[in-house]
Amino acid sequence: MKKRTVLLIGRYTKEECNLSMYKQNFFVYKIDELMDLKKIKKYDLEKIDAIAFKGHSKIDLEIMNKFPSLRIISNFGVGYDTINIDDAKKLNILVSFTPDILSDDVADMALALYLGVSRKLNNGYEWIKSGNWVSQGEMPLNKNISGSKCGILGLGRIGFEIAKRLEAFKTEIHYFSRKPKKVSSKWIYYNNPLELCTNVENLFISLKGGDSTNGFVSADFLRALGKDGIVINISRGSVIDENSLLDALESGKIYGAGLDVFLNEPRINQRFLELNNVFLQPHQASATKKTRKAMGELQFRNILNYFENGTPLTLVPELE
Ligand code: 8YV
Repeated sequence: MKKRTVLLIGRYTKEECNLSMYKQNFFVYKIDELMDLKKIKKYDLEKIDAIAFKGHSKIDLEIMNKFPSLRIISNFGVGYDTINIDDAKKLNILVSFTPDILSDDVADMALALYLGVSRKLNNGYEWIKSGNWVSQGEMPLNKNISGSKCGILGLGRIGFEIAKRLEAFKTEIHYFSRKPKKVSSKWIYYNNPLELCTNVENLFISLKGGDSTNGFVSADFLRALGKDGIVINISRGSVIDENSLLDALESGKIYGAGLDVFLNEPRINQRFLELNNVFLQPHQASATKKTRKAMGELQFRNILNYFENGTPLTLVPELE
């Protein structure tokens, strides 16, 4: 095999990227973020055959055109909403991703957020730390979740794992997806997401990001959940109309939100920081050592397999 050239983009931990494995197989360039592309000479950019990408900045035609030899973009993550697949198609560039291996961790995080916001775990810790427990006694009562009705928006790999976990909490499962899925007959299907929100108390969002779902969860959905409603989001900040969510949280129109993802990460809307009915995490649902290592290995193997056998192991579905 001709030795190919790979550009690694992103801030990888040692678990996520085995640099020596890349170097054994490829000529390697490495930058921390897309903005640093300007540090690489045009002559060198033209040699790059593959990009291993970790990040959430846009990769569109303008960027892809800088790499005349580029054949594959191997994404670190299941979400690839910032990579323009139509543009990649135009230039015959393949795009691969890392599905399945992170579903358990992301679903675990969804449940952690759910418990965190419903049982006010942040507030409980603060109650101890501030001395309120001593001076005021018990903290205010909070919301029970066992036996409640939950809606899952998007029953893909991760949505399915969330639903399975919710069953252990004696939950009645309702879900929205484009088509009914072959799942437990007890799970109730909706083809109308607003109707789903009208019939459940808590909403888990596991939709794909991107143009087709931008602002999908609107003020109407939040109103339909009502004042005891909880919103959990582990997908992308863009899928919620974030200002409407903040309004609903500030005015108590819903009970709370558990969020791992936001618009404009990591510089999130400061209004979130004033709330005491949220449980927030810095986009770390897949961030366990084991899972990130597996994601990094699959990202690498996608590139290797493409050059050895003509196809990556996990191509994005639009390009299959
Ligand atoms: C990212 C994610 O990979 O898989 C996804 O879609 O959002 C995460 O697991 C992670 O944030 C690194 O960019």
